[in-house]
Amino acid sequence: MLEFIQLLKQRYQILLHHSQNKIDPLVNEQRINQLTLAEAIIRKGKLLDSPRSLPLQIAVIGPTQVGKSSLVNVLLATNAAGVSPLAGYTVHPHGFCHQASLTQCGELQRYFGRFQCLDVALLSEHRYDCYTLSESSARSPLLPPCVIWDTPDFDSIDSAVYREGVLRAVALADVLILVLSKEKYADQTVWDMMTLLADLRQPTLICLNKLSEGSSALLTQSLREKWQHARTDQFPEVVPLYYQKPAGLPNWPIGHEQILTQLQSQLNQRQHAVVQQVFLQHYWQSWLAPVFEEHQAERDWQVLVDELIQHCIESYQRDFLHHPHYYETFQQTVAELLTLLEIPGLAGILTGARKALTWPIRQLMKLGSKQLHIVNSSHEIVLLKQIAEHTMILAADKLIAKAEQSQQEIWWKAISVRLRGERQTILQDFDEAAKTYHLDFQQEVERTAHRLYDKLQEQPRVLNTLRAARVTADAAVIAITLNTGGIGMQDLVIAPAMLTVTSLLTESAIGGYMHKMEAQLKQQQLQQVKQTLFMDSLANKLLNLPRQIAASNPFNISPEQLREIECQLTEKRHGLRLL
Ligand SMILES: Nc1nc2c(ncn2[C@@H]2O[C@H](COP(=O)(O)OP(=O)(O)OP(=O)(O)O)[C@@H](O)[C@H]2O)c(=O)[nH]1
Ligand SMILES: [Mg+2]
Repeated sequence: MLEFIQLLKQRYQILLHHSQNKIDPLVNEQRINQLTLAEAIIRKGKLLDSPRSLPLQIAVIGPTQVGKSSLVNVLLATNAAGVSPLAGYTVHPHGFCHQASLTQCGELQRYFGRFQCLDVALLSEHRYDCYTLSESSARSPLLPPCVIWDTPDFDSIDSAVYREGVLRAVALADVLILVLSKEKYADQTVWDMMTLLADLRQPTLICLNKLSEGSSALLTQSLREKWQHARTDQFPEVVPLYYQKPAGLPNWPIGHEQILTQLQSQLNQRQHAVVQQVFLQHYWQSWLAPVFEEHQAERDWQVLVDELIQHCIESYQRDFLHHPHYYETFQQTVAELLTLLEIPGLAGILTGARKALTWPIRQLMKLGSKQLHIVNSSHEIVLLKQIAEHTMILAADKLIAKAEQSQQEIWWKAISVRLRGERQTILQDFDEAAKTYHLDFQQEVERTAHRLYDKLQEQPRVLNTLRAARVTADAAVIAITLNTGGIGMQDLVIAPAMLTVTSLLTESAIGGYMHKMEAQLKQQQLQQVKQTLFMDSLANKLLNLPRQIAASNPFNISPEQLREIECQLTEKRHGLRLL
């Protein structure tokens, strides 16, 4: 899960600088923050799983210049945290071990991961993936043994660059201290942050700093309203802080010394697994919305390809199988039948021709180019080529329309470019496949011719009439001429003698059988063309295009990857029944 969240965040970060990004930059940034926090929450979970327990972690958070660092100094009774009137002064999380040792915090580096723990003196303003940890020698009556974290602000213009440090410290914290001032308590950034942190259910304390006499009650009331607007949990206790002129520090009010120790008692670390699950579930749909859109685009493409293939099938049926002038296969069957009949005067030629038509078809191809000649002169091949070309044009048009209408413009454009690049290869492969199919189908033609021949043997009268008709000899010559390359398939279909013989047969006693054979042949043809050409050759290549552009998809997370990770999202951890 951790790797997946990191990957998702990385994708959003790339998108932020992408000129064609359609996600609102504000939304994009919010999602990056949510994912950054999610990563930190998961890391915290791993930390809690480890057998070595850490001291209590307290994070002091708030907008810039509210006095976070000053408050840390007050709570620690030191001046170790850097204080300055310059906005955005603290830019690295700084942990102070109070009544705790650095060795007790050894596990923290594992939590911070790529963040490096550096000595304060080595921290650089230009490198934000660092934190610092130091021991505080003073013993403060205001704090239990703990690590208290001074954190950078989350509202200044530059804060986005060091936001991850804040969120790391926040997710690590068992207890939060939100510092606000009367200038800053109403800022939207404060309440956006408090909304984001709501699912973490951390015991929280609000310190209202830089107060002037008498303003506390009114501000607290206003704060309560803002809290209740942003969150559903109980409004936290508010500690009013007034300035202590001589020390230059806020003054911790008398009677509130035990407040942090009391907050510690509200802690329930065993809930972390639930917190993590709730947080991920809360944002999951919105984080993955663009991924779902990418998947939807692919599904839309599948539907589009299905429509194109349906269109191909309809064209093939209308313009070939059911077209009286172009359907040639059955005529060819009759031509084959004629070569099987012993027609007076043609015996010599027929024997030679029959040899050329001996099974298997592969062997026949070796013998010469006679069958190839049939393929090359076939109207079916010409038509299939036209259908494929037309499909490519249709597909290109539809892709342009999709790019204009869809949210996923980049995706559709990429498919469009890919299709243009692949067009020639797809058409060439289709042409090859069409020729192979046609050659293979000659076996069916011959098999049907043999069946008709066998049927004719059962009908001596029809057979004799056929043999006696002069036109049969003419048609047989045409059939042989076809097989020897003298004429093409188109000539065969319109040859009057062939037409006459065909009608002679269809009107004879085997007419019904002829029709049945023709219907069967058409059915087989349709099945084979549909499967081997339209599906295996054309559709598969078109459906493969999304694979080729996958790397350029902004998210490029496959449905399988997503399914696998979503299983983890609902899986039970620590034997708890989650969601
Ligand atoms: N008037 C007054 N000034 C204060 C008070 N607390 C802190 N300051 C001053 O406010 C300025 C900012 O204080 P910091 O503690 O550095 O504030 P911060 O929230 O850590 O600020 P960043 O690190 O920049 O986010 C300093 O000049 C402090 O001296 C206070 O209670 N009253
Ligand atoms: Mg500071």
